[in-house]
Amino acid sequence: MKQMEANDYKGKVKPSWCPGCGNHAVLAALKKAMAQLNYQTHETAIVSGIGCSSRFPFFLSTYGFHSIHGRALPVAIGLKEARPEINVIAVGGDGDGLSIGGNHFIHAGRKNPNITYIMMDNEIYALTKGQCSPTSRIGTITKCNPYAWTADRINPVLMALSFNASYVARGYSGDIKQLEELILGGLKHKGFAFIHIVSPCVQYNKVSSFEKIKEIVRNLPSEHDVEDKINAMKYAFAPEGLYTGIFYKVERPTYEERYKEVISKAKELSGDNYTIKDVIKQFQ
Ligand SMILES: Cc1ncc(C[n+]2csc(CCOP(=O)(O)OP(=O)(O)O)c2C)c(N)n1
Ligand SMILES: [Mg+2]
Repeated sequence: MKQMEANDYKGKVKPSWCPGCGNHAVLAALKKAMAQLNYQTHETAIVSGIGCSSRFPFFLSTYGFHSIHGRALPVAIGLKEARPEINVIAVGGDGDGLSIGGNHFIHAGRKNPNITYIMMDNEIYALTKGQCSPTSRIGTITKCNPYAWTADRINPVLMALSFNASYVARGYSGDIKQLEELILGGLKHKGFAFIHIVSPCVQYNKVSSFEKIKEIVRNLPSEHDVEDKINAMKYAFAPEGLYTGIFYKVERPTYEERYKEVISKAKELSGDNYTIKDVIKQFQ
């Protein structure tokens, strides 16, 4: 088996993101993390929704699926169920994962499939040229909200903790080294690993620029106990700054494991030769 290096994951398509976009850092960090685990390209699939951030699969040499808006998670979970030996990574933006795909995010966390989900949060819909998203700040002005945006923000880390995601981390595109560690932790984790990455948009979001995010970013204290969910929630909610690091990490049975149990139980009760035809017969 070839020992992979970060450059081996370079796709045929050159990243089309704007110069200075935070997503370049996420791509670089993911490549490094995959190389550390020696992920082979034919055994790895990146699944995305729609958005600038969701263009990710084009820029990698692994398998990829650029699906439809908000649907990266169900596609990724389905793939993992069908081919559990494949490393499955879902990626997308704040609009993709919190607006149209918000429901899938909740239910993915509850089920705990053994996949990693990277959300690149630029607090805006960038691909469609800058409308407000569920993480836009009150007062944000866009062409659609020429006076001000008025809705409160969703806190994706708090949200993931509330529905029991088993690995919850936050990074920031201005710190590639930390991103690599957080992604590596997510890839190694057995279960649903959610990595929220604050990834500024240089074109459409002047409110949350690199400079402004840099001022509020701070590392979680080293003594933070990653199994202490209440404390994790306090840090996620902290008004004094934007904490980065691993908020929460616990082991619990994965969707695949639970599903396997159900299958063997069904076989035990119905016999090995019980087929879908036998099920249909019951209703004829
Ligand atoms: C069903 C559907 N609704 C709306 C759209 C239009 N649309 C494309 S991308 C997008 C939002 C992208 O925002 P985000 O997921 O945050 O990605 P970003 O471009 O900011 O990385 C929207 C609303 C679509 N493609 N499909
Ligand atoms: Mg966005």
